[in-house]
Amino acid sequence: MDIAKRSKSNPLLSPSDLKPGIDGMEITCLLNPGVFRLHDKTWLLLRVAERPKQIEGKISFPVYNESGKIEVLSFDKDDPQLDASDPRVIKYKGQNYLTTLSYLRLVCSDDDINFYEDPAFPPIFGQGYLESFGIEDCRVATMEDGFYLTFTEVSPVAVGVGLITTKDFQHFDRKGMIFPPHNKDCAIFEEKINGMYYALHRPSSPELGGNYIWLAQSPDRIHWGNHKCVATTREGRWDSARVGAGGAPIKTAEGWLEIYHGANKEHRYCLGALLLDLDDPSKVIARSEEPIMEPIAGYEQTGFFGNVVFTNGHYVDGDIIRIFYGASDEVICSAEFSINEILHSLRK
Ligand code: MAN
Repeated sequence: MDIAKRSKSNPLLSPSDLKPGIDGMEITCLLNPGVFRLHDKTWLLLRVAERPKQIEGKISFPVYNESGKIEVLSFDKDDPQLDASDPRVIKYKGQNYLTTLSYLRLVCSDDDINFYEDPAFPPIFGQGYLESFGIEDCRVATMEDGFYLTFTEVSPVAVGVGLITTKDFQHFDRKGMIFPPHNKDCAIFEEKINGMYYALHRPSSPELGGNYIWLAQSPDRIHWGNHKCVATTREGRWDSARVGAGGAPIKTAEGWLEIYHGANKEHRYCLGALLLDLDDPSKVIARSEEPIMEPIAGYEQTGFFGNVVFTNGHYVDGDIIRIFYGASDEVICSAEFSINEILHSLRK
């Protein structure tokens, strides 16, 4: 059952609301923001996906070349070597490329509805070979000693998880890839448990296993080990093809509550909840049978890639979780959940 209370102002942000960040490009999509509170404002670390204006019969997209400069690659749409059946990814002569280049960009708001940019806060662009196809879907863990940003690094050789730390979102410390390929959807727990740090992550093991949510442990948030699988896909259900963590797990009296995404074979993305043991988060106490949110609004069903609700950021205010989410891989929206209502749905 869909128990999300969508904002009446949805969508909050669309591609035309911002100016492109890369010379000569257009903004194609705004997606899946990381979320944090700072200076009494709500901040979204948007994933902005850009490409050049498309010309008839061609597919053109930017990448970073070896010297870190933007270069546009272009393929003929009718080239028999090209597979362009997915609007997000294309395959040419056995190599996969993304159809857009993503980077991260900050906007803030005093009312959670109207978001604006502050020029003092620079965007975060991909840097180096492992980010040459861009960086995506950043989770922001708000921790005692600063903000921990985990995001997808995409390049010709890998999809993996990168880490950046910052105290002020003006100076950044790039720590490199912390979860090697194929991995994404990494959400760090915002406090230690029995002296150790924990994170959810999503390795893919296509030959044996699948796209499952795993838990890892770390003494320092750089080096991760003691990996355990906490949630697999479920055949024939709404989360049959892939599952992945959303934003940072939320501490409740009953356990760590994680809102996760699940997609089926038709690439329909819904949200569900996982409840993990407070003391040992590798123990799953409960999991949603049915989604707590499904793509049912028009802007969630139609867009760059339709039938998608995808969240990787929220903040908590008492019983309320306010999530920000990407709808149809094109626009940014928000919705509220009651923690009690989610916990109640897990008891059934
Ligand atoms: C993947 C990621 C997300 C995206 C969904 C739906 O999980 O690339 O960024 O929102 O697919 O396309």
